[in-house]
Amino acid sequence: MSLVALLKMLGLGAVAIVLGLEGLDWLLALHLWPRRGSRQPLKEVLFFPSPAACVEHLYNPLRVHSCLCPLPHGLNTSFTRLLEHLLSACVSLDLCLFSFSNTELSRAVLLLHSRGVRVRVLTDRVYMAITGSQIGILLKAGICVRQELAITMHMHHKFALLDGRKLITGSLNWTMTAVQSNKENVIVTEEPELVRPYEDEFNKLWEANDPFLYKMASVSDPRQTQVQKDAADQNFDYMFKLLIIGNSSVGKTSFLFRYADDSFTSAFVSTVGIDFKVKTVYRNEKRIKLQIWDTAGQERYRTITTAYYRGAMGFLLMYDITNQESFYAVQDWATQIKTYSWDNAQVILVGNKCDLEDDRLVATEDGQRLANELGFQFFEASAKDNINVKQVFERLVDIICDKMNESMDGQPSPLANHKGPSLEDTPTNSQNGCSC
Ligand SMILES: Nc1nc2c(ncn2[C@@H]2O[C@H](COP(=O)(O)OP(=O)(O)OP(=O)(O)O)[C@@H](O)[C@H]2O)c(=O)[nH]1
Ligand SMILES: [Mg+2]
Ligand SMILES: [Zn+2]
Repeated sequence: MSLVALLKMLGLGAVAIVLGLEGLDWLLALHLWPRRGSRQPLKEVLFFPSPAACVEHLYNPLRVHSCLCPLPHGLNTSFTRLLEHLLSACVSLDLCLFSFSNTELSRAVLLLHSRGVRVRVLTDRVYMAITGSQIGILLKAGICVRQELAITMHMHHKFALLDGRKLITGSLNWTMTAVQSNKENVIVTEEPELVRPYEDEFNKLWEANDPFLYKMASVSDPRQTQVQKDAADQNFDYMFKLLIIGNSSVGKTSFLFRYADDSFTSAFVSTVGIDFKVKTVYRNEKRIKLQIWDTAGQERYRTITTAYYRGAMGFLLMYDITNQESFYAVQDWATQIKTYSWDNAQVILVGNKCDLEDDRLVATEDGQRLANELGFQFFEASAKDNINVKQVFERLVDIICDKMNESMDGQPSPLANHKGPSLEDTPTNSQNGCSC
């Protein structure tokens, strides 16, 4: 072959290669490869009910073929899509929900938490306590949960924010029924203009429902400004977190209202979850702010209420002198204190309703004997007739102060901080080191 022919061939070959590569590039750019910068934000709509299907492969991708459960496998349903989106969170998950009883969604949230994703849950005050609610389980795992504290308002929001950029929202409640039997819808989007307002709303609600700053009275109540001031006032030497516990209807709420507001009502409105009031007292020229938590006595709220025991310095363990059962339960409550609070917590046993002498079923001596056995101080009292209410709180403050002085004589105590105790001992919603 002549040199000219060879050069021609090489030239033609080079042109062919260049054209081929360009064509390939064009193909990839236009048809196969999404162009940089032109990627559309995610928009997906899911409708429910979702057919029942196994979701195990989302947790264990390698075991997709070995799962023996009776559900159909390999189905792509609206629920599996929802779970896939949820499990895609890497940094943070903010949930704002009315009700949360779906165990599969709860499993996903717990998994994210265990992977180190920062999970925050805002939920409805009443619904967090219903049977089947997953909130107690999340709390136990150390997830930060806040409840809508406004008594007159329900948390009806239903949205999830993932990594601050993906929004899942719609009519769907996070319940089994909603997923399996209701006509519901969910939108999943990464459209920043839609995501941002939800993020703002979440942060606003998160702050507003910080239990420490919660204002208890209604806006129209003239006493509110004082309560509000008391709650937010940082000018104190010490802060004591106290809890009132005991069976339902023994008079815990009445006792607190008598002490904090000097009021009493004979109507019984059983407490839902937990609430607190603030009162400032003076002891040895020190200003002591009492943060007094009133817990629900009903068994179904137990997981929530025990989460608040941590960091409590004092307990009023209350029974009703006209109710034997409430007295028999004292031992159990004492065990709860031992299990969930710290060792130095001081306890006063209170036999309430001593105004009802004619209906008395628990003798004073029995109360005193039990208190001695348990190592607690003992009072009989009446929220109704205002007997020993102030005295009980004063005694509790005194014995906490004594304990503090004792520990100051030895090692410096975390409570004896003259700048005011740190907020480490103020309420968090969990037992396991959540620092929200
Ligand atoms: N006679 C009398 N009745 C009282 C006294 N304290 C409370 N009561 C009444 O007992 C009932 C229950 O009182 P609450 O204070 O709501 O009981 P609780 O312990 O907070 O109950 P839960 O919130 O369900 O745990 C109400 O009807 C009160 O009016 C008291 O000292 N004497
Ligand atoms: Mg109550
Ligand atoms: Zn399966």
